Amino acid sequence: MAAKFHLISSVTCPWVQRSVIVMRVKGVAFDVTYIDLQDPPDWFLEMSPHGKVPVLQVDGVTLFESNAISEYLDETLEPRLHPEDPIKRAQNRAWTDFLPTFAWGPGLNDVTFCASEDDLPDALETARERLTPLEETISKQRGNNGPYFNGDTFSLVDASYGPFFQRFAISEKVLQTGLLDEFPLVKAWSDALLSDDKVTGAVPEGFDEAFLKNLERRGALAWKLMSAESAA
Ligand SMILES: N[C@@H](CCC(=O)N[C@@H](CS)C(=O)NCC(=O)O)C(=O)O
Repeated sequence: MAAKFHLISSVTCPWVQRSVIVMRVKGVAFDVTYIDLQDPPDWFLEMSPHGKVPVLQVDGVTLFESNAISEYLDETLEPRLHPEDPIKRAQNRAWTDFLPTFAWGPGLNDVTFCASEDDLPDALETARERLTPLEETISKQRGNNGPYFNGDTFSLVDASYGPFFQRFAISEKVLQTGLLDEFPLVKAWSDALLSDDKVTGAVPEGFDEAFLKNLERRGALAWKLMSAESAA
């Protein structure tokens, strides 16, 4: 009998989206409970060791940490998203391990959520430090022509980075830093992920509005620019 999956989620969370992408690609049916991370319920705090989403319950057993969840799903359900070759698989795992550094190390999210024009140059400089090794890696392994990280096969690396590129793209519409233009292979990869329903279709209804609220709550420059644009 197929396992029963129950995802504990928050609408705008990129780490949750990573789990949803993997479940969708694998054709898994799952229930979702959305919680308010500003006021998390007690039952969630009892379930999640660090109070973070995603949590995935599998037949009532609690899994947490989006990378562990992805790996579990990939080990148990077809199609396999990790490469078959052990060296390539280790390299892919290294890049999924790099994701927290890429995102918040500080990293790309510090541009996405940057609070002011003054903070932007430093945020961009750090983001460049994260993007440079990614560009080099894609370049080295680009005997392939994309569109995905490994070539023509969607992988756990794609499921991991896509949500962060998606959020950056929303802020970038108004920030207009041109950051990804400096990294053409990463840009092509990001463009491919953002035109792929496997990635962009993995957010719930109301995502756009909730993400703008998130930008507002964090006092993001992108939100200030959007507000100024709509007031003009
Ligand atoms: N390393 C965690 C990160 C998850 C995470 O940071 N989730 C955020 C929402 S996007 C969260 O639950 N934050 C609540 C908190 O930190 O209290 C993972 O990969 O699952």
